[in-house]
Amino acid sequence: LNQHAKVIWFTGMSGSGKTTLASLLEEKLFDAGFFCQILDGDNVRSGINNNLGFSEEDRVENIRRIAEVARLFLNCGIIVICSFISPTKHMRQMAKEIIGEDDFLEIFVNTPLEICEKRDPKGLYKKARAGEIKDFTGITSPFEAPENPFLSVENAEPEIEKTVERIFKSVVPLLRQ
Ligand code: GGZ
Repeated sequence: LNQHAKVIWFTGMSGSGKTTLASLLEEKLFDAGFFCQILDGDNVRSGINNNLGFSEEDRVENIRRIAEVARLFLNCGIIVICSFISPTKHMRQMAKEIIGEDDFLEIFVNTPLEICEKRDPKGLYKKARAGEIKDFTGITSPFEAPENPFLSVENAEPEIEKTVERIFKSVVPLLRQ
């Protein structure tokens, strides 16, 4: 593989646009000849982490395993795009330590809670407000914004193509060797 592997780690609340950005970025990187693996709730929480819920403890374990898996891919030269709320500094710090500081590119999808809640694509915020889901990030469970992310994108949706382009341009120089 003619690439410098990195872990591109998206953090942000439910409905912030992480998954959409991750898959558009993956497409763009693939078209540019890079080889990537996406890790997100769909392929991790349904499989390897299907015994974990959303307590603080389970989230820590979720992120720990994800970071370990990301490191395995990284070690064989594959770019990993991770898309997880990873709500606390402690969780992201742990992921960074497992993966290695130099290979961990944190991207904060900084979509305000009001917008995430308005979008509510799966109706989860509504359920959380109604008390049907406990420990819901932004409502009854904390989200700590990163202080020094590699990149911060404000609200993904309105100009998603431009946002993806910006992320692409920032990461590509680091992936070429
Ligand atoms: C937050 C929850 C919860 C609770 C279910 N809190 O928008 P989604 O649906 O598709 O993405 C969210 C996903 C979050 O899983 P992560 O593995 O990224 O979380 S963490 O990094 O904090 O471990 C949401 C859904 O799961 N979901 N219950 N209580 N999000």
